[in-house]
Amino acid sequence: MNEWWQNAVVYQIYPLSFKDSDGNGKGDIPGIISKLDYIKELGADVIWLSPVYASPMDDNGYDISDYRAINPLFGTMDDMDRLIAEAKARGLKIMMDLVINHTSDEHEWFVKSRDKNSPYRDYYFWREGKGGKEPNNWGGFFGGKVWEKDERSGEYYLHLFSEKQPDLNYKNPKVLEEIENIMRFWLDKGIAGFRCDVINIIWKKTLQNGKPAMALCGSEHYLTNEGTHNILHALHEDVLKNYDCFTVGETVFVDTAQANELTSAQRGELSMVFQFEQQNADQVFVKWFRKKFKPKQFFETIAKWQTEVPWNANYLENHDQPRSVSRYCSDESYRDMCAKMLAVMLFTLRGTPYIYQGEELGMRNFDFTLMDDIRDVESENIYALAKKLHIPEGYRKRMIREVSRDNARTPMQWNGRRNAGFSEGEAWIKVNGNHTTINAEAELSDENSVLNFYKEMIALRKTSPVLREGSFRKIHISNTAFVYERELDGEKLMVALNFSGKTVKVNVTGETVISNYGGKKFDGELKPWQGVIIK
Ligand code: ISL
Repeated sequence: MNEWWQNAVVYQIYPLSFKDSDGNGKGDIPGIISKLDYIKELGADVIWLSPVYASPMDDNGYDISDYRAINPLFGTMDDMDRLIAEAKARGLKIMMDLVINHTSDEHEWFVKSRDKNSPYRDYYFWREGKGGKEPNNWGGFFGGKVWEKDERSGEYYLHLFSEKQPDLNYKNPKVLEEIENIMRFWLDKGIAGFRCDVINIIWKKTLQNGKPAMALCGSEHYLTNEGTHNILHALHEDVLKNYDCFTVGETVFVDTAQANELTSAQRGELSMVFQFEQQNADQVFVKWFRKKFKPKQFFETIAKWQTEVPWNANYLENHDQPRSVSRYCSDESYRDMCAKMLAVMLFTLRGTPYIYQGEELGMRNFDFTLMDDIRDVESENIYALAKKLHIPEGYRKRMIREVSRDNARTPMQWNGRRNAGFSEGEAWIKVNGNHTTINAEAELSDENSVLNFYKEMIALRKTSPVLREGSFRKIHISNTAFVYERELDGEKLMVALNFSGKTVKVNVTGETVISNYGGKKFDGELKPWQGVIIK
């Protein structure tokens, strides 16, 4: 039998871009509360809230300066308590983002740690330089260096992300204790669990030089090691197991064997993980040098994870990834069909499905024209680095256009009017021009919209034990088609997907349970971007 969180559908909110209630152009918690009915009607059960904690917003809240306070931009602790209560009243649960690999450099611990004699010094990695240079040769996630020199002590601190995100040192047991108390603080407020940010990089085994590599030099010293397992086990034993909650780990560069270790019930660490291997179908290790999307590789990867990992966290989008319709379907005229076909996949894979705000509308990538429209710290860093490397401007811009995290961060499109109904003021990032046609209001009243198809898919999943609990079996994979079977106690459903604008023949026929093209019978011919469930 499934656990409740295995039956749940999760909806991710990126608070800055969801709904602004006070006209300052930035989304906030009262805005979220005003849209709870929308989320409930969609059929979601859990809201994953990207960070709302106090933060200077260097990385939009993934740089936390106080884990027990709410960012005034988003509201107050009263607003947060109200959000949890209002959600509960509708049968919705809230999952928080737990960002504990690093804090903000404005967190009290870090501010104090700048003093060499402070007990907080050892909360972070402070090291002397080597021969006038940085302590080691590691490379950062946002491109560029990972060490920053502090004039006060003359020493450097480690930051795998921006220089305003210093890494915490888990070799200091005090750090673990602090984090555990923070987790209890939130769980006691009634939240349903945590999405654990870059959780498989928290243990730095050594700070020795890394082997020179294309990217992420030094990562062999911190990716998914025994130290991480020990910390996760401690969090589970000391805190998580005492609550009715679940966790999803954001685990970069894990393989299926590692995922199984991280989620094994015997070990007691995480409930499930987000894998990144599926992204490799169109991104090489250095995601900025994007390849053409290869559906076959994408299907093989998904099928491998479905087969080898008992329970997956299935997703196509989040606040770091381009929009799925833009990424997987290049033809604008098939946007609707493509978004619906992707929904067929998302809700028929084995695992917990995660929807990212706007995905249910089929929102597309950011239509920016100028680099000045870009807000993301990662995009800015990479653009500057590429310029330094003399990469031509046209190519640089293309990199940003295709891969930038801002693609997913434009405001949620609520209606076709000013600012897409997101804000009365000036939005912090441009609203996509296509909001006049792609928006929640229009889609709610259109029977055939992407949004209504999402509702149908979620409702189907809710009433179908085989979709929630059944096994997964790969049936057929080609350069365009993906066919698989779900089975439970002899009951079988077949899913067939076409990732192309051409008609494709597959070797299955039968009665249609649901299809983005409608119809009662499936004769084995997939129409362009068709997604179909067959009985
Ligand atoms: O964007 C990425 C993958 O396409 C990564 O480089 C990303 O930064 C990485 O997956 C970690 O992401 C998480 O931690 C970051 C934060 O900026 C991201 O928004 C968050 O999801 C640092 O906290």
